[in-house]
Amino acid sequence: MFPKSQSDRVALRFGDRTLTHAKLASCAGALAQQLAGLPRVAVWATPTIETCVAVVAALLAGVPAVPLNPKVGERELAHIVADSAPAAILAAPGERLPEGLHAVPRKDVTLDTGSAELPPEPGPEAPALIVYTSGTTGSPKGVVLPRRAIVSTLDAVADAWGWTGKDVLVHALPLFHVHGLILGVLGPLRRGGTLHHLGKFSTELVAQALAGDGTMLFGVPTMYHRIAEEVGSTPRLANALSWARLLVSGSAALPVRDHERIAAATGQRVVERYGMTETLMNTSVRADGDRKPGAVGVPLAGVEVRLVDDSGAELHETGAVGEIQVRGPNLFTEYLNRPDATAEAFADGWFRTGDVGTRDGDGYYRIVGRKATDIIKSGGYKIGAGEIENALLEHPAVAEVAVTGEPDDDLGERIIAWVVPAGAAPAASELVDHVARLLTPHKRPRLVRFVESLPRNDMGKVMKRALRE
Ligand code: MLC
Ligand code: AMP
Repeated sequence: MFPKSQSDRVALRFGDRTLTHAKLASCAGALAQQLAGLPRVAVWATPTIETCVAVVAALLAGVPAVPLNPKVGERELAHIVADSAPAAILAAPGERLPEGLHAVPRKDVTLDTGSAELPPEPGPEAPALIVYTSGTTGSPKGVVLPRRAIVSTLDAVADAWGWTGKDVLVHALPLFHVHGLILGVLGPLRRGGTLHHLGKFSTELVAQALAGDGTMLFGVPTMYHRIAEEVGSTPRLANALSWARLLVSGSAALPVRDHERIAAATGQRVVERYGMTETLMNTSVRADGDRKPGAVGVPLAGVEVRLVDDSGAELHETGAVGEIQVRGPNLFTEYLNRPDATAEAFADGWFRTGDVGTRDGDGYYRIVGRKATDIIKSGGYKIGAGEIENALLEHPAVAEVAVTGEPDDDLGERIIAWVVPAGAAPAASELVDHVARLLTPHKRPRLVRFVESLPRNDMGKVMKRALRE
């Protein structure tokens, strides 16, 4: 999966700390030896070098790894631990782990080196990572990603973006999702290049890194929106962005207005790519192609994309609107322990993304919506309305609740909770904190609206569209 490298080129830079490719190979190899044979491990995915070493070690050992959000709440953690049954939790030394992990044996990730005899590399179908993602209802599902999906997606985006070992990728993405971990960590390592992780996103740190040796920037639209807000009046930021080789946005739609503001101030057109936890990367605007704002580009090498209508019939006409379905080596194998959900996700071997899109005359795809109203994308995170509703219903002051997404300039969508209180209305902040504590802070409602009743149809189902109007 990674070239065996003795290179003294920096592989990972997190703040002042760096690790060369040779040192990474040595310390991940030493850790891999200790992991070999375990059925599965979890990784406490803080934005640190240790998280990268832990994931690389698991990959070298052929042990599937489950990256965990270090802000995960108690209910969500309990679900992931019960579902994935990790044999160990890998964490940076000194990192305090929540009670929900106390029963899992802990292994500290040190940067000790050693000459490691590694087990033979597992086959292409062997599970490499299990990444949890939200659906419309219920708890998040574990997406089992085989080695071939990771390798094929990384090589396909390298082809589309002209990504080489000379690139220094800059980003501030979390390391427990596809974007930050697979593209953002494993991508530079597979190319033999460098990741410069900023720890926490700020336009100031982006400007500094790109004014240094950074060549590429990855971000979610919220980050590019914050850049767009400042770039017109901050020459330092505009200059740094103009020097970059490539700016890539993904995980949600980047509004055309933000594309245009960045292009006007920097002369750079952000490249958009379209992906998903289950499919890794599907389409992208090519670095050497026509950079049309608002389009997610053309299918990546090896990936087939089609549009279908509600009856499942394929749509061929330019401009027709239908569900996007994909097929190719980039796809996941299954949802962990969920054969029902896995079967439902496919139609004749094609993965049903649930995204609604169109294809232009030149083969570029555009995403125009989503089939499920109960999926919310906020800050680039996918969030299911149902899981937040379930969490809020556990609060004694909540009688009924409905959760919706509302357009938000910064987050793309913001989470709104419509609450019928049981008696006197509680403080909104109490409900917000309740969700942050049970699930995770990014799933907390940004606004709580107390109402007397929820609009329901004859079947008793809440009519969420009526709430939004
Ligand atoms: C606020 N906070 C609380 C809280 N209120 N904590 C507990 N309880 C409460 N009530 C804390 C937060 O934890 C956070 O802490 C801080 O306050 C700010 O929170 P925020 O407002 O949510 O963060 P913000 O700065 O707005 O984050 C914006 C963002 C973030 C863009 C940086 O949304 C982000 O990193 N998004 C990336 C999502 C992503 O990677 N998606 C890819 C999925 S893969 P602190 O300590 O952090 O400041 C995928 C496939 C593909 O989609 O195609 O890529
Ligand atoms: P996740 O399940 O978190 O991996 O989120 C995947 C979803 O993010 C996709 O199904 C899309 O809805 C959305 N997405 C990813 N990239 C883009 C993009 N460039 N434009 C619009 N939506 C996107």
